[in-house]
Amino acid sequence: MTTHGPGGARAVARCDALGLAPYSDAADGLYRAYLTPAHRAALDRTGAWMVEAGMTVRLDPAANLIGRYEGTAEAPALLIGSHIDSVRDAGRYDGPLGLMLGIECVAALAEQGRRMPFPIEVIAFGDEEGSRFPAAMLTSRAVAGTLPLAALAIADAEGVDLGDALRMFDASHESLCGGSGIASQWPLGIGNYLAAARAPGSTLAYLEAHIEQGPVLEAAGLAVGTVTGIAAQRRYAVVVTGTAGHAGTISMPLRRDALAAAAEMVLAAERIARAAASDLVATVGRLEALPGAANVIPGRVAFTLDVRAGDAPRRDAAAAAILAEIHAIAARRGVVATADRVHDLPPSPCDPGLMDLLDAATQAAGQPVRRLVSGAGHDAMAMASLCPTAMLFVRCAGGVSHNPAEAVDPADADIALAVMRGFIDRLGETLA
Ligand code: HGY
Ligand code: MN
Ligand code: MN
Repeated sequence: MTTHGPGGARAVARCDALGLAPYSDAADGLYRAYLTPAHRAALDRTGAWMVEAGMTVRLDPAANLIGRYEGTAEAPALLIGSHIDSVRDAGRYDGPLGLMLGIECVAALAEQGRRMPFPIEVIAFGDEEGSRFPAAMLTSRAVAGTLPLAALAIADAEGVDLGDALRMFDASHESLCGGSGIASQWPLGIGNYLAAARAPGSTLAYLEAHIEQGPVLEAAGLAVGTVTGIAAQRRYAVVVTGTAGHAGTISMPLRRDALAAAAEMVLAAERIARAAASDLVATVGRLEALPGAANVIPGRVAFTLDVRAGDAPRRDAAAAAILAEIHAIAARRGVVATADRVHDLPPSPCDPGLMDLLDAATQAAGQPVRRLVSGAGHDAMAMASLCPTAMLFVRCAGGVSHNPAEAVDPADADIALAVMRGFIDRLGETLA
């Protein structure tokens, strides 16, 4: 039987506390993007919770916040993490719940005066969602050592490049916190960014708890599940260029309407993914038409295309079919379409031995064992290049996520905490 303590409820309450200004960049609702004032404020608050739990705290060169709890020996660390950034109009638990549960794991050990035979580090990754820059998982890829230097040559929609964003974030330490918050030990900038990489062999394992963001656990009446792996994902930035013109004077056959072409492209992506009748999914989640006026034929449209599947060959074949269709539609309509690949991650299996440890800890917490696959992406995908990874899913109401209605039962968070603590104990036993 599980005994419920205050840890799960506190983790949920802390996610809730980060759901509003100053921890959101939006006036109403939650939007916390990488290297913004809200990111800075959330890191300072989370850093204070880490210190309270008994950790020493630092920022790495990619602006990841890391709390460290020493072990009984100098040994590769167990990393427990998730992301602090969010999508636009986000829920409060996608990302922060895994962080807050990691902090609770350490707080429980510290309260008992216990140390493991390995250090534990809790890491708040800064850019999992790719909400600001045309890339995703920048900071976990930097830690895993898989981020190429060329990937840093990016700018946000306002034209602020990553280097300037890092410098402004660094400067905001003084302006927003008066120096009282967590400062980086290095000047943040492109030059230092890749120094966030950890040496191969330096990390024992990576554990991430995350809301399921889907309906499987709820339908099965289960609080938690062991993730077996994460689907392959790829994103494109598509630009369609036609000719802007007067909406009243240019007859229909003479138009090169970028938005009408893009609309056909969106439907083609949906049709191709539906025809697969599998776990293959394709999404156009953002579309912007310019110049954006009721009386002007759109001359330029930019949209995102996100394609995922359990394995890379099927994802790649679907992406190629969608791109071919995009170009065919463009040619037929006399517009030009370009598609830049901005994100590409292979499927990421979780470590079988660590899955067994999670299953055993789940059983010991009095919960039925369930394994499930993740269609959503996670920093664990990037971390799998560095070390063995494990993920624990936590039931969320209605499977709803990327939506302000996201909800987690504190009792489920407490079960997740018990499982994570059991996992840490068992990991210690395997090293004894
Ligand atoms: O897009 C994803 O799968 C994740 O939520 N970032
Ligand atoms: Mn997430
Ligand atoms: Mn997300």
